[in-house]
Amino acid sequence: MGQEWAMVAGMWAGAVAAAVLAAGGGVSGGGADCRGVRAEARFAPPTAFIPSAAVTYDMRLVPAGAWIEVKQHGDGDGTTVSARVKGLKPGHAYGAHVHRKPCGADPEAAGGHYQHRVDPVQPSKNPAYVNPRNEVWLDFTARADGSGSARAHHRWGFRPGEAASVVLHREQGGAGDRIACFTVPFEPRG
Ligand SMILES: [Cu+2]
Repeated sequence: MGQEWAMVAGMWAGAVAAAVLAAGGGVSGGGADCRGVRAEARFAPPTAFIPSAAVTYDMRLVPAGAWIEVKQHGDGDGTTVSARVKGLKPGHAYGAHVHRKPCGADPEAAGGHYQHRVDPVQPSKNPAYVNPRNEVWLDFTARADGSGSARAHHRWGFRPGEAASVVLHREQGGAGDRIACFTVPFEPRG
């Protein structure tokens, strides 16, 4: 029985608690293009028996069991992406961006940043392209209780199949070591 319980606990920690809500239209009157994506999960190491959509590569800064939620909301004026986290290291300044590919066991699996205007030189390091106006940055500093949040609004939306994850970085800004990744089913918007 003890064995069984340990198994259940392990599954809980690694479970893909992802809830994806896709609300299509339904708003009358305004003619607004209203839809949304919401996904949440608890981080687990890539070696977890039950893989999670949220993978941690640094258990000190992103412990297993820490929680993340990402929402995307599109309207007539563009797209808003927001993130909330719980269980991170209080006071630490995390970097975060939307990346192009889903997460994998290898932190590099998520590819580069989603860019509205794509830098012809990849991997992109040019500040004319690597900036929070041309990319979706969700940097935040964890509060005393380990929670954090960020949001970014742009007057553009994602191209189909080119935005697939949110990567957490050790430091803020446009680069830095990748310490965790959450695969998110972002929606394209024309
Ligand atoms: Cu990044």
